[in-house]
Amino acid sequence: MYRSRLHSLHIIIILSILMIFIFSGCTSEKQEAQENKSLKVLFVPGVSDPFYYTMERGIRKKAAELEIELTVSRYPEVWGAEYQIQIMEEITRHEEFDLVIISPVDNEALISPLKALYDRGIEVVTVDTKIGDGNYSIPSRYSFPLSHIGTDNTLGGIEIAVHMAELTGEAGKFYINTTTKETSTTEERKEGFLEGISRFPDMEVIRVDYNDDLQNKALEQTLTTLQIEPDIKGIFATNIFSSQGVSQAVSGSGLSGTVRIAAWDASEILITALRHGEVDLVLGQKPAEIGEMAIEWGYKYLTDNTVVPKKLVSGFIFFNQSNVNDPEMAKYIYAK
Ligand code: T6T
Repeated sequence: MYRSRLHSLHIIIILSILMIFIFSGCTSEKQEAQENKSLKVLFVPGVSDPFYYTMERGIRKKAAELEIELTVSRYPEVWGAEYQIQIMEEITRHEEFDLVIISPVDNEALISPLKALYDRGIEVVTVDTKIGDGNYSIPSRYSFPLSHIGTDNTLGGIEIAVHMAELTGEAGKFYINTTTKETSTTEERKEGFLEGISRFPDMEVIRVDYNDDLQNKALEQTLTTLQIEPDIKGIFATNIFSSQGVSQAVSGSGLSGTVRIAAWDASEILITALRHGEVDLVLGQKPAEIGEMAIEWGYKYLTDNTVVPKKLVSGFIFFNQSNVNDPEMAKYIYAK
């Protein structure tokens, strides 16, 4: 009797050990499967322009290094929330992603479509432009993104005002040509410029135009402004299409060198214009670096639960007449 009880006890013990072994085997297999499953990331750019092409390069490079499965959405042809939301929803309707990297072109309109993705378990990182006021560290209806990564646009605007002061003897009337009121980046650039100009008592911004990120509109608006205000000393254009439109208008009117232009964004066209003296200053952002950072931090969070800073700032540099042909500066010119 005792022997047979001892025998069944042995069987129970052996079975339990086997169960533990089999179970732990399953768990580690499952963990391994999860680790081996490549992360799926979607990049949704703001619009078809060299700034975002360069950002895409950075994203592709880092994603390849980290063996991430990357999808780059169709580029919106026009700057506007409706186009971007439609493109994003088309892709995410039937496909799951671990992370969406996006430049929301409208700080309000993109909040709920992105929140819907977040509620489905998709993490969000905003690059370049933000949602809400971009402060994701205080709980709010738009604080769900993991992080915002981009340029310090206010600082850039302030520094441009100081350069403009140097170019124009710290006096005169100035004009700003920019994109839309809902675009966080260009609004911050404009505000920074206004703040910078306010430090110089004899400098005054007399007009601001919104061009909807359309080069032709920027061109037309600048021509009109030059007619109404013929004594304008300088123009600050807040991004690629604004700057290219402004530069066309000023050079087409034979006013290059008389009306100074500070251009934001180092597209090849603007760098060529600087070489030809049609533009006086170009601020170059670091879009590839922004893209690389977005992938890297997203990866760290998703694979290792690393705490991601809610705000990450990338730098900027200035091209001017004296450094534009320096070979060291070539790497800051945006891709085509
Ligand atoms: O200036 C960049 C970007 O930073 C901005 O948010 C929108 O315009 C650009 O893409 C340049 O055209």
